[in-house]
Amino acid sequence: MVVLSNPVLDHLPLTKNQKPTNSMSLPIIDLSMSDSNTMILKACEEFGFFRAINHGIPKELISRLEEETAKFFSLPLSEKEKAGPAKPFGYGNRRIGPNGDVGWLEYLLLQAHPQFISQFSLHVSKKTSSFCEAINAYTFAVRGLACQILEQIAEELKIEPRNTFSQYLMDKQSDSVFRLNHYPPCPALVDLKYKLIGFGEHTDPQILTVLRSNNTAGLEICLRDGSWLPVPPDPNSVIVNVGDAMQALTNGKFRSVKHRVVANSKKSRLSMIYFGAPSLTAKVAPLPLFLRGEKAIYQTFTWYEYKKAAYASRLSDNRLDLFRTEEKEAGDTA
Ligand code: GA4
Repeated sequence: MVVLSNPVLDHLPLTKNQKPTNSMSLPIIDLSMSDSNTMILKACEEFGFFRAINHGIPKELISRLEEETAKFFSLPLSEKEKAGPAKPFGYGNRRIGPNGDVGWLEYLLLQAHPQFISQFSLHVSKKTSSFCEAINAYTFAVRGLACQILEQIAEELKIEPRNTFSQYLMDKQSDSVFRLNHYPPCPALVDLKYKLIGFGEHTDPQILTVLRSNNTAGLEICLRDGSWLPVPPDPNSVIVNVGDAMQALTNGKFRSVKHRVVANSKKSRLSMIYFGAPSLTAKVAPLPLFLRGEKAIYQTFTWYEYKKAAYASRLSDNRLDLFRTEEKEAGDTA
């Protein structure tokens, strides 16, 4: 247990500031290239993560949302708190989820649903309507990108219909969420042997996640050997990752991988993250294609059941293991 004399950092999780031991880097996929289907499939199976360039989300939408987000987080706390406390939706500060997890960040968590986003504007000041418009425009575009990637995957796997995965996100009742995170700089970190955790290690429960951040580093991905790979920032690309529901749909062929965010001592990190999910009543089960000659390693569950289990868990817990068909064998890291 590390004890710090700085009261600002009290009760926040820390991790040793070790030099990366692994020389691996994140796959970079140019979505405008004809081989991108194959590359996406490979990255989802081997890595669970990739960086997408030429992703097609208009720059203006991104910069408009980034400006509005920065404006929102610079409001006085009392104004921001009008949109909270996040239970789970709305403005949140340091507390993550309902079970005692904390991090060095403030955030807005919203249902990625235009109706919900405009209702959210009623709770905060009238000045935020342009903010809601920017969120709506961006979430519409990023959902399009997520669906395109899911359709490329279906095409590469020769799964019919092509919208086998994307239909979950296009469903009017889809439980997709959108998150805006602000990790303030933490000057107290300079010279410390420890890094402050902005958002603790976890896997994403949903099908597919699309993350875009400003030019500040922080994201780290857990590699198979347990080491952490820092992901350099690049505001022109997006990071795409497989979620637990996709790991279940593919019977473990795609990997939902743990990741975390560490705080920066000098710069603010702003990220906008879309989590594409099924509707609460949708059933999630390994698809027949992945069961040829293989047993289903996950039970069939509704998204409601999975979400309920997720909100009963701590951030770093392995939620998917609760839905395995048989006891996990030692060393099995599917
Ligand atoms: C992790 C991914 C998304 O940010 C999120 C998070 C959610 C929350 O912040 O409310 C959870 C977390 C996330 C997984 C376990 C539960 C739920 C906090 C928590 C302890 C919005 C999501 O869907 O799951």
